[in-house]
Amino acid sequence: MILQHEYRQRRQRLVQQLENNSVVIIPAAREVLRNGDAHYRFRQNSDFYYLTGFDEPDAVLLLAVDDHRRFQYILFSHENTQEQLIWHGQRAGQTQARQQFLADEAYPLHQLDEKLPEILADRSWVYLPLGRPHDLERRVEQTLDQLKSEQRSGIHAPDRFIDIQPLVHEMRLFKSDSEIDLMRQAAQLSAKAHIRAMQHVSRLNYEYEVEAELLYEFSRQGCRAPAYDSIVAGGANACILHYTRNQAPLNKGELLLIDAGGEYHYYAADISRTFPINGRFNAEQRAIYELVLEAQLAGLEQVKPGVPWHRVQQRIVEVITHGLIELGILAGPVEKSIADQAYRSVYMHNSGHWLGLDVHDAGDYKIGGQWRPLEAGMVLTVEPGIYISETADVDDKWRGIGVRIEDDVSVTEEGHEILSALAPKTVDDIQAVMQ
Ligand SMILES: [Mn+2]
Repeated sequence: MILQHEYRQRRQRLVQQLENNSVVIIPAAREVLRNGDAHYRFRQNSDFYYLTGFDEPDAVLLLAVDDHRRFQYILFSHENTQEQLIWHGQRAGQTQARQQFLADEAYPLHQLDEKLPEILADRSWVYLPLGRPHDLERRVEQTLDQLKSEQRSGIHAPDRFIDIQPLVHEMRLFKSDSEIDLMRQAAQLSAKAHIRAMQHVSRLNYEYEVEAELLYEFSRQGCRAPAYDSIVAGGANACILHYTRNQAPLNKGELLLIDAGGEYHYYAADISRTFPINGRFNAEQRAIYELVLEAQLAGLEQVKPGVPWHRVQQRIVEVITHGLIELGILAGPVEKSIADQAYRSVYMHNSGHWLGLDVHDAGDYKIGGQWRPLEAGMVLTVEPGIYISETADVDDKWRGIGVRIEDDVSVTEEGHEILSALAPKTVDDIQAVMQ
């Protein structure tokens, strides 16, 4: 649970980085039509949510900063009408926007066009999300037109526009204790869903039945939606990296790769586990699995403050290349094989990504062209894999084996914490859970 006090601190910290005499404008997400007049499930824009904790569509956040970097938090949002109450239930409305969400000023949405010129007049800088097409851009432009036409009466229209996203994204990269708490809960409840899948797979016949077990376990624990479409990939389907069709029959004797995580209070978990559908690894499956696990543990070992982001991937590549040469899947020697990136035929992605409000979370990976060092408060995934397709140029016995092991890791002062540690990943632990 994140208290309103923390959202207010975030707004204060953001404003400290801005120019005096400026305005921040960030729109909430809108409802998106799915088909006909039915909408997709609403999901608030992550930047907007990060600064407000406000989860209604169409709202607009404004921070009006004066010459002394004092600011007013102004929130435009839906008002509570009788019609609204009957069809959709209670909205926060303007009273709650002030009392619960700590807005200094709150107005109904229909007053935006009227108020925007007042708020923008005589400001120098406007910070808003650029490169993300939104109705609001047009309204800001119209407001500027209007202000310029009033220049003769002494009004100055802002003339410097800056993308607000990099500033917010850099803040989002560093998680507070309360954010880590939510992410730990998201990872734990998602780990339980993976355990459930392992325990129920023996009586299931199709990938989508396994997906149903995951969704059941997410929902049952108060996690209303997955953080992304679940991947439930039997056998060679695991070699399709973004496989979400999840409709194939499950074949005993094959592996099942699940990449699934819940979204809990807006925070994502992202966990991958791979296990044998019949509960026992055969020799080839086990050899590949143990190699991916060794690579993942080697990658995890690197996660601590001061280690450059790319070092995790380098360690994974070293372990995978070494192991694949030992198994006779790649040709040696190791150094040449790494230099030639031979591993890319079976390990074609990176070690992971930032994790937070978005599953592929905000934040730069490089600063000034250099891979940035890990710092306490960052949360990332470590997710090596090996994917040997059915047409791969290797001994037949390896074909159709796809394995990924992915954990969610927070960087701590001392090293790291594996938030998703509850999900079993050694061969023995997996086989024990599946018995
Ligand atoms: Mn991931």
